Amino acid sequence: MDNSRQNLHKNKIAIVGNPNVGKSTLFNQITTSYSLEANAPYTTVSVQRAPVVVDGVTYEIVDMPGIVSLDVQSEDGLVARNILLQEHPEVIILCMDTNNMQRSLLLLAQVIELDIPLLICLNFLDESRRKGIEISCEDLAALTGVPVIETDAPEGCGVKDLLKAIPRAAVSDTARIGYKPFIEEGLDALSGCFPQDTVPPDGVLMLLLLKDREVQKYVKARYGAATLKKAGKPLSRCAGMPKEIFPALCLRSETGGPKTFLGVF
Ligand SMILES: Nc1nc2c(ncn2[C@@H]2O[C@H](COP(=O)(O)OP(=O)(O)O)[C@@H](O)[C@H]2O)c(=O)[nH]1
Ligand SMILES: [Mg+2]
Repeated sequence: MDNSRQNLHKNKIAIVGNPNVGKSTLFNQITTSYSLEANAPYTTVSVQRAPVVVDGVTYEIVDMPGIVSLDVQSEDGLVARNILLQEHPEVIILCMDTNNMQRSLLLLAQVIELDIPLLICLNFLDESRRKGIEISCEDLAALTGVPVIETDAPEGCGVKDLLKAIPRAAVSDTARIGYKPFIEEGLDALSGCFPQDTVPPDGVLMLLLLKDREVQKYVKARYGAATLKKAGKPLSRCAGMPKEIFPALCLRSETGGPKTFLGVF
């Protein structure tokens, strides 16, 4: 399903990640080296935006508030999610703290389901390496099918490589989440409620299944009240679904057991 790409906001890059993973540090590194002098970064509540030029192309880069899960509870998280849903960035840079891969991978699994071209940035490797945590860039790239770049944000290491990789950002087709059958059925039924060429990505359908109010509002605004009402029927069939249906996705260190496994609830 590739329809969401039609609505992507060209040349907008969103830096996404859990809180305190180095997003703002990365943003500052990028904007310091590649900024358009005429336009200083402009800030709203918790979002910084700045125009940057990479290889002659001007992008708007957006430093997002931290988000723990797409199934957000916090106000900040909601701001971040609304930017993803409503502004449809052309590329997401997912910044991951390699000290806390389980948390980062949970968000990765969800972000993949938004069908927005993605680049993964492995940050905090200086610390995680000291702790003996080994993470294989190649394995993660093979698992997801998206470019994985190592960075040390405070030192600015890897930032150039990250920007060079922007044209290779990709929608992951290889790391799809396999939900339990009743959820897959719910997603199928929901997707049938939308016009064929504008079915929202699974990540949005999943939030609809969870009866997320903000996503219901988004669907109403974008697709109309009739579509939201139609989508209400499959919703009621999945009534009572636990909130914990989002997948657990873990990457183990090279030394302990299997290198990677996708544990889906
Ligand atoms: N050691 C280390 N510290 C980092 C790295 N990236 C960011 N930090 C530090 O982590 C803290 C949080 O970074 P920040 O960019 O504010 O995170 P954000 O919440 O994701 O925007 C700051 O003190 C950064 O200097 C990294 O790769 N290694
Ligand atoms: Mg920040």
